[in-house]
Amino acid sequence: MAPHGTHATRVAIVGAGPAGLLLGQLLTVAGIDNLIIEQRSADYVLGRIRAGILECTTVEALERTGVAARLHEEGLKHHGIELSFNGTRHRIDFHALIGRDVTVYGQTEVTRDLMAARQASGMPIVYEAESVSLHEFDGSRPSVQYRKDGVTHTVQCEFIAGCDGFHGVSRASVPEPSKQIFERVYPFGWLGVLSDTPPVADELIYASHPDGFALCSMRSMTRSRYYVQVPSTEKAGNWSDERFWKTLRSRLDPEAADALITGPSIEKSIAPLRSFVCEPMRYGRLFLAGDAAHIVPPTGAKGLNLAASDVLYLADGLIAHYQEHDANGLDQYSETCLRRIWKAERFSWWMTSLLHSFPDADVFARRIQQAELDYLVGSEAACRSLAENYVGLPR
Ligand code: RFL
Ligand code: PHB
Repeated sequence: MAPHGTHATRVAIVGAGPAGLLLGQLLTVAGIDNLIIEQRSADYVLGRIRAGILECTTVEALERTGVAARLHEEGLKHHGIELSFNGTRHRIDFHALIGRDVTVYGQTEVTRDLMAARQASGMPIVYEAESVSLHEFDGSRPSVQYRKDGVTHTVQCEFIAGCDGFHGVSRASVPEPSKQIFERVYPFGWLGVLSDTPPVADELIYASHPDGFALCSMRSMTRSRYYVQVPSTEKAGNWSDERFWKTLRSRLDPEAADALITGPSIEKSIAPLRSFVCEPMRYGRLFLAGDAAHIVPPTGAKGLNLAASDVLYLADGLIAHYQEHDANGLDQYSETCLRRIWKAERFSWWMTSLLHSFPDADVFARRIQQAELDYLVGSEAACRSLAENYVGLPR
């Protein structure tokens, strides 16, 4: 007979990205047994360079799970952002407008801190799990199967949390007629470069230029993260460092272009831009969370933050279920999450439309975009609206 392992847990979590790891930690702190199953290695997960901006709610979630010490030491508090267009920069001061800030702390570091907490807790996490599959989540005895080192394992559980990102197996396991997809694919992507050079400015610069969008971000005072808009057909291999820096510089205002310090790239990749929502987010005993259920274009810096807010709702629902026999949180999970998600989808779509160069835009559309930028920087009400969305709407 082929070797077969069986395991039992309350919540099987598929995926060890920020959503899966944070959910695991929230449940562990509440004393709820859980097991995380990840198809990649820990090093591979840590090697993915992604988000950089944390909303207050995300910081609070990390505090609640006791993994915010390094974030408080090394994270950079940003009180605003700058918008650059027509050769000039305009600052949007979040702190003055709404009294709140964001924190610059890389997703890689959040993941590293959560992985360390997982290890310290002694709770199980399986890396390099192959052929992960979900079973009977529409009944009362769901399970997750995977293969590891030639052995097939079955995890019997009470709930499955599908935290396996956009290309994961969880959403794909839901039969077509039960789910509804809302999607917009943009005809461009972001080419991102990470470099050990000091950031060009103290705050992030979002630059709109007729040739395309550019973003100057950072990970620390010695490490920068820059992006330029490229057609979705572009390949990162076509971009030498020299070509990247020249393109970036050409899209910035003269002051930033002069101040830009360049250096060798330590990572270079292209991310496609997409808006995507799958409804509902619950199918019997399967709950989707994070990128498994929705994608936003990165312009609003919302993806990781939405993943964190989903799992906060899910953890609270599961805690109420186990500790108070109250099913309300789980019953309301999809509706509660989707209300917040659609607002973040709207904001991310709007920031994308405002700042990018659309290949099919006619002259009328370009004038409207210019007018919107001009209105935004001249109106305190419009700046406040951007600020409250960017720092994160209340949960
Ligand atoms: P992840 O991070 O994709 O993790 C999913 C995990 O599931 C694993 N997996 C499986 N495991 C088991 N079985 C399977 N069949 C599996 N299939 C997949 C994967 O290996 C992976 O480890 O999803 P999660 O946890 O929902 O987290 C979402 C965030 O990663 C994402 O939303 C953000 O990175 C988006 N994002 C940003 N978000 C922000 O809040 N602020 C930002 O500034 C920001 N900037 C960005 C971004 C995303 C970017 N890219 C590359 C898409 C900038 C970029 C360039
Ligand atoms: C990043 O630093 O990677 C970053 C920051 C802001 C965004 C998107 C990405 O809007």
